[in-house]
Amino acid sequence: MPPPILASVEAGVQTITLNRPERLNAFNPEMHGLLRQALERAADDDAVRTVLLTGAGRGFCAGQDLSERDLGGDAVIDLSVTIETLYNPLVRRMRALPKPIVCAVNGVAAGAGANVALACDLVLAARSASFIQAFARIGLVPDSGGSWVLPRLVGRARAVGLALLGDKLGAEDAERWGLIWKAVDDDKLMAEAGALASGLAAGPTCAYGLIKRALDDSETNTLEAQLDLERDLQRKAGLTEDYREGVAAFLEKRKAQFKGK
Ligand code: T3D
Repeated sequence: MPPPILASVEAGVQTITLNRPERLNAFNPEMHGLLRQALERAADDDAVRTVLLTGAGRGFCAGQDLSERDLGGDAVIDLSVTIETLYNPLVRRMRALPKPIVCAVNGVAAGAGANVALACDLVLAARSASFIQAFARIGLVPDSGGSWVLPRLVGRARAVGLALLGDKLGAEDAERWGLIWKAVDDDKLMAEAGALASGLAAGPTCAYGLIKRALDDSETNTLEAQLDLERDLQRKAGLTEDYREGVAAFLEKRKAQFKGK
């Protein structure tokens, strides 16, 4: 069997491909484990300055592999265990990663698959791709951060509609609603996502990490607390080599050569 996650690093971009195309890249424990490993590498390895996440085949990810949830007979399963041990750590790892994550949604993103895509920083989707909060269709509630991120991205009215109805939202509507960054032509998706990831990999990595933190913390901070945080983060950013290079390049009227340090 081919590995359920493919990962490689080139020119600062770690490309991670969900690779169970026959199941629309639905999650099983092995895929969770390998994805986690790849993201730990992204966190620890200075050679990785941006992550590009995508799926193999015609889907991005169909969420939990439901064939592992055959509840024949009177079997009872405590789903909080997989949420606590697999999905929640995954989303926490992604949000806390101090490097940008670009997502190239190549096809349907359903259930936890949709919300893992939305946990990325810049989400591009092929025009033929779609997002489905499939949970209520099978009697579940949005997980992997969906109930948190949806109302913040699209507002409560649309979040309620998506979560209760479980309807398919096409990529162009997802862009129009503010759920994702951009819908792009199918045949241009990987080139455009790759160019975006490469550009970010040549950028000021520390500043990007601090920007992610500032935006995430703003969700719960007061303005007062956020102003304090901005002061502290700006202090850190101002101590980086990349800041010195950015200012020097501006003054010398040349393109900055950021090293991610
Ligand atoms: O359980 C826990 O640990 C709790 C955590 C839950 C997190 C969750 O993600 S819950 C939500 C789980 N996901 C879903 O409910 C989505 C199920 N899939 C679908 O509704 C549809 O497949 C799609 C709308 C995503 C795509 O439809 P379509 O018509 O394009 O494709 P298809 O024919 O349904 O699927 C193609 C194959 O992939 C098919 O296999 P086959 O018949 O060719 O052998 C199908 O069974 C398989 N597949 C698709 N999704 C899953 C799956 N197999 C296992 N698990 C899946 N989630």
